[in-house]
Amino acid sequence: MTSHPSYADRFFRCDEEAVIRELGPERLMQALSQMLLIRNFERRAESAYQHGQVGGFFHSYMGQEAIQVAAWMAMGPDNWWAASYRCHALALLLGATPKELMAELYGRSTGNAKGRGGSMHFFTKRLLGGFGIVGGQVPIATGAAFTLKYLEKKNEVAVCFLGDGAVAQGAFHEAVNLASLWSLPCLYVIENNLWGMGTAVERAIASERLAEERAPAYRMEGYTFDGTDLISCYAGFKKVYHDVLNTSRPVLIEAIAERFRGHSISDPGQYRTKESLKTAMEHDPIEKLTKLLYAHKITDEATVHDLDKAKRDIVVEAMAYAEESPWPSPITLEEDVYAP
Ligand SMILES: Cc1ncc(C[n+]2csc(CCOP(=O)(O)OP(=O)(O)O)c2C)c(N)n1
Repeated sequence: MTSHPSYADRFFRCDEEAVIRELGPERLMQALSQMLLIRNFERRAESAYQHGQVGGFFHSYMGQEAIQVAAWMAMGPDNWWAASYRCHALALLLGATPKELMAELYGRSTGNAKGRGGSMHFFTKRLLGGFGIVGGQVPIATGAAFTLKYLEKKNEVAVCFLGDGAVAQGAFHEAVNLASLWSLPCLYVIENNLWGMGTAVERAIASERLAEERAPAYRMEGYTFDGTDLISCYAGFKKVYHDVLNTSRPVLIEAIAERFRGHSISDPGQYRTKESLKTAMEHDPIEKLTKLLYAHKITDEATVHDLDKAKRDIVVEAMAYAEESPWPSPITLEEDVYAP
């Protein structure tokens, strides 16, 4: 629950009015538009799954939208990005179309990975992939940061999203240690959604502040963001991004936002009470942003309603496209298989 005072007192703070002025109405509406696209994509894809159209795993990003939208807005797409299996939002932000992503979920040949990867393995030109092994993306993103340094590309960084459960992985420590030792331009963003499958974070991880307590051990800076608040996340990412560009030092960030759904679609979430879920949903990042935009007279309810509907239409169209798309031919089964 992001309302819990023990979280609120650790959040990165910004001058909200100054950030609103800096972003301006157009970019604020762009942020809302992306968040609504992600929410609608997740909601419809979930219903397609429940109707038997989608197979395999499916991990929803609902509740966490402000984090990756803010990171994308603060840093722009032209960096190297890596994510866990919870990768639908990042793929949308980095240019994959709703049609190709939906077709991938449906297992069709027009899909993002020709129907071979499914929900956990989206990619784009700049997204190195969603990874099914917990923490698997951390060494990959660190390698991307190493490449940037090796090639002396000083205008790009690597951004690695991982879950709270991944910080207990050996690969996390090995990668972060080397990133610090070699001064690699990497932002490690721990998305603390309070749960690793059905295990509460405090029952799995020895630190209370996942980034701030661990960063000093690697001689890095550590920050905690309110992952339900687009404005402060944006300000935080922007500051950290410029720090990393200027110093080439890696940074650890914890962004806290409780997930709204079960770990995956097959998880009924019986380990949390209805009341605690309700409290989490009172911190809906989309509602928080819309309220702010109303208060600043940047938009109104009718406009947001229309925008939401427009996003829903895009996703419904993507579902029809997926349904009409052909299945992959079995003859192609051995294509694109890397066998050294
Ligand atoms: C190395 C490894 N161990 C265990 C699993 C099984 N597993 C899949 S997701 C998950 C929980 C990870 O939680 P977290 O890192 O907090 O990410 P979240 O799902 O909350 O985004 C586990 C244990 C796995 N995929 N890989």
